[in-house]
Amino acid sequence: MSVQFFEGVEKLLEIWFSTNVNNNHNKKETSQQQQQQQQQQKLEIESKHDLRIIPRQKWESLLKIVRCEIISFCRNDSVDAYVLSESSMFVSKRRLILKTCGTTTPLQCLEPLLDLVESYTGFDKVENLFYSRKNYKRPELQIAPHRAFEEEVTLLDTFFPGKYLNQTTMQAGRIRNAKIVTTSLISSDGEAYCLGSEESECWYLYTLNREAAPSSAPQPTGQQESTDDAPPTTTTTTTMNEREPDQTLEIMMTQLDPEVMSIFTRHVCSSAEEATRKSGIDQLLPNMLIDDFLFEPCGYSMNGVSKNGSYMTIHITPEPDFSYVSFESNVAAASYGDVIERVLRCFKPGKFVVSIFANKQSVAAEGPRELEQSDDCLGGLRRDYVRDDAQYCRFKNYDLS
Ligand code: PUT
Repeated sequence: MSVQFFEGVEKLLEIWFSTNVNNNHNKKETSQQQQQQQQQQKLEIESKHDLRIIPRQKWESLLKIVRCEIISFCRNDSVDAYVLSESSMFVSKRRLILKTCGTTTPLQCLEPLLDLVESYTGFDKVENLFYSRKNYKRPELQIAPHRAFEEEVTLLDTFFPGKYLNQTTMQAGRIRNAKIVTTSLISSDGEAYCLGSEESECWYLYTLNREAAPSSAPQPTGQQESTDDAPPTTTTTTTMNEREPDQTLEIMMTQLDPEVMSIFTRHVCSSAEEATRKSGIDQLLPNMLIDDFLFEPCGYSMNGVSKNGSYMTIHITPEPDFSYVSFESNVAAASYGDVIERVLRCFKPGKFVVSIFANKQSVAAEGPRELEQSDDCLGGLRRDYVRDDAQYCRFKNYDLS
């Protein structure tokens, strides 16, 4: 009997929102009392800026466009975590993570998503965006715009247009570190990268790579002249907690150990909890509240959330012909060697791709450099694997390996 193919590789979209606020006040004449009132107003408005106030039914409608649905939910004070029929969604105050596998179409929901977010939360600015994925095993089965990275980039560029380029720059192409591809006449705030080799294993990234505004004072982005009857309007970009530490570790594994994979079938385990315990997933990161799901006849997803605001998520396609496991977490660590080693010992992949993002404020700030420069991050497993490739990128706010 032939087993129907399933694409485990996920499309991963992470968006950080903020606001462009119009403050109508006369700068020259602002008294101390007025300043206090303005400060108070600002605090009140900011308390409404929270993605978690968007009703579940609105998320459900949005996810229909993506071609998936919510199958489980858990939350804590920091994050709402949804297990989806195809992977996961995490919603926190101003960060959305949408991770979807199979033939889902997350970029098709971008426009309604931005509208939904603005109408409920007042967030009218995408402060940063990361769209990434590994190369698919069967790209020809995907639905537009996900059949090729160039197509995905062309769509993303329409949301983040920049200045017109001259002919010479245009011919330099859009995707860096890779085959040169020209997708558009218009330059963009976004930048497209391919790490690794498109001929074998690679990982694509689109990010806005914008400069973070200083944390203390909002950055003026536009000012009108003052007249007697019309007070000047100062447009400021409010970026709440723009300097908060942030880091993400992702491990994408293929050619997994069949015995380990058998745990994630209904044949071997009768519940998700059993699979979580038997595999050792519950021991990977401490203090996580786990919401897990075991599919019929096989396949597994879990979200973990911890009180300090960090999350983890694991998705497993166990079929031997196209086995795939992904691990992702924003847990903060000065070095990720131990976590990576635990994950590899748990799933025993034949091959894997690791990515680490960290900003300067993160305790993991040195993580990307360390990953690129040494095999120590594999701990006791460093002799069991051969590294094919390593690339390091410095963006404006993040380092990446
Ligand atoms: N998946 C992108 C992660 C970026 C840093 N949080």
